[in-house]
Amino acid sequence: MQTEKSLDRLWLGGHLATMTTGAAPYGAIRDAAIGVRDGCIAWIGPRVQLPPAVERHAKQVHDLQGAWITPGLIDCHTHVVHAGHRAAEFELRLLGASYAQIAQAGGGIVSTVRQTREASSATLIDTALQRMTQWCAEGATVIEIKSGYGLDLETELRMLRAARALEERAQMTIKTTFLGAHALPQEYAGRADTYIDLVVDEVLPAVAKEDLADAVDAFCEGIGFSVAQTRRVFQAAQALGLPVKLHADQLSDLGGAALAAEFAALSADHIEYSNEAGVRAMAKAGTVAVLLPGAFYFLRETQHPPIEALRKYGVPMAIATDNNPGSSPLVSLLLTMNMACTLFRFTPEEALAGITRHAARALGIEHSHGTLAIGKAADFALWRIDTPAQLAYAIGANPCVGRVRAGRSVPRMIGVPATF
Ligand code: DI6
Ligand code: FE
Repeated sequence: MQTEKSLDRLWLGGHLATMTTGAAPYGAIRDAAIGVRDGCIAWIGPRVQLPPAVERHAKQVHDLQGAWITPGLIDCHTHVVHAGHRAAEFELRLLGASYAQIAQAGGGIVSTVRQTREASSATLIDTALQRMTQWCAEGATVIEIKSGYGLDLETELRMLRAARALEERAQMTIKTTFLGAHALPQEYAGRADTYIDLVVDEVLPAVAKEDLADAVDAFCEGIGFSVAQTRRVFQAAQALGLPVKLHADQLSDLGGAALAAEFAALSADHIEYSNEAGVRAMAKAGTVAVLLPGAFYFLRETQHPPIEALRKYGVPMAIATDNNPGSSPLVSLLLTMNMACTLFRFTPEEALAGITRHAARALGIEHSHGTLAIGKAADFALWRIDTPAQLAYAIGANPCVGRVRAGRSVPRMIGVPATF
């Protein structure tokens, strides 16, 4: 008994990749029906089991014509709000310049910080929105957005407010993350501990007071912040009741995975250099691994994340774009899936779970998002494909034909009305 009141919308004549576990691969239901009421999934199952009365009373019925429905895609790690780009730096690197030479010439992360501080809030919103058209075109309904290119009180707050403003403009659910401990701003050169004082004593409390962040992140790395400094940020976040996540062990093994687990982090991200003990600790703490093949690819890294250990200990593996101007100017979740398969040897099913079920968990929204099931948000992507493996297989193709958020069809091109 799934429904008594009439459905707002019902889709028939297609297939579902529910991404729930324990059933067929992809949680697939062929020749299925899915119905929504009040923004949530109210009926789901094989078409033959749909009571005729339910179909008759549905306010709208859509014929999928053989299309597939997956959960709306979720990008659980981005820095999509930032000003400018670093294409010139990319060009210089290909002409032989080193990272240090580029940094000395005023490039690198500090150039993005400079441009972000100078940009108006309207520019931050507009440029992010332009990039986010690609996520919408590929059926994404949830995106996480980090601060971390302001590195001062005013600009960190402006970045997070801009991220929140994008929810309405892009018709996507936005989860914001405060990443004040992303890099050391130039004016604090040689005084990293003093900068962490600013982050924990002033910026984070102001962020929390305005309720601007859903989580707190840090870049724990030789070129970022130490374990001790990261711990201070995490303690401050916990005192404010905010969950944490971590840029961990991307370029070296600082024990970031274990540190994240110690604080029951939602996720430990990158983790190329994490050791087995760290993976075990993540499994015990329920911390999700967020793997970022775009950064691995763009930086031409060679150290693979410990995929076998993650599988062995049953750590959920999410994947994400890490969209940022320095290490991953990647705007496609579909390409991220392909990269996870080709570079990290994910199966196509693991890749799709990585941007649905596990991505939801990395954001702490697994109760409402990430799978197609009764009571969950009616967030869907609709695809003109024969089998879900095509989503990871194709390189640069986009078979998305529809995007549904909370039961309503929403645009795939920002500013252009939904047609399907
Ligand atoms: N890890 C990275 O690779 C980037 N940030 C981070 O935490 C680099 C960001 C940039 O270069 O702008
Ligand atoms: Fe990142």
